[in-house]
Amino acid sequence: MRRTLIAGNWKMNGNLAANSSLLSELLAAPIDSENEVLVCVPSLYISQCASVLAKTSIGYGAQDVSAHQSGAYTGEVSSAMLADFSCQYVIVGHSERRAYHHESNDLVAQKALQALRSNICPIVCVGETLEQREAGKTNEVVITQLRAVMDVLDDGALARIVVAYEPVWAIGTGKTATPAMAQEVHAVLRLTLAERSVFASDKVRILYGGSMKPDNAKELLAMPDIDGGLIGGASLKSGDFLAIINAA
Ligand code: 3PY
Repeated sequence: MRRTLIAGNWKMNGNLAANSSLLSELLAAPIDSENEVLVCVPSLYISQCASVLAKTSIGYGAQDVSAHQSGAYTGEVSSAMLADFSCQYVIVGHSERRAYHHESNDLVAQKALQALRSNICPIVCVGETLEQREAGKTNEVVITQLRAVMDVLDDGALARIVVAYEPVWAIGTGKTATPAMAQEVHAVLRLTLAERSVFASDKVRILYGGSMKPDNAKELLAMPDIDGGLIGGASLKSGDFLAIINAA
């Protein structure tokens, strides 16, 4: 049994006061402890989360990490620094980073590896553009993205990652993959993991991301290979985020 994971991706939003209200509203609500809940916040606010969320049922994570251990990499944040603030997760390879920061599959793989070295679980994002979907290349694209990460991990490490399928055409557009469309890709991703390790494919949670909202969460989360969600805009409003958590 894989524990459902609902992870918020705040992207580059928030400030000390707004975060504090949002987190208090989430903490005040009853959350079913069968599911895991997490917020992925801008790195500067990790320390705020470390103090507000310590010893609560809500976890926190970062949105990116350096592929390097330490050194002359101005502006980067290392996995050891995230671990210093007891960060449990980090998103790697979000399509916004792949597009705007030209992150390659190999770089994303190195980031995932580096996170695991600091005992932080990487949430590895994969997903196709509209053009790739229309050209019938969805499976090829997501398999290539996932295999790049699989290639640098041993079976034990592979079983510790989380994968997020986020069709690029569904991010920030309000468009969502239908549950059947999402399930089809999730099943392909699980099969890809199973080709390397059945143990890992059973353990790894595959989240759906891309305009998951209160009104479509239940149907998406009911699919057999959808183990949770990576939630963008809706994670910034406590009511919407809680509705998604409660739909799980
Ligand atoms: C979205 O839902 O828009 C996301 O990008 C989640 O990561």
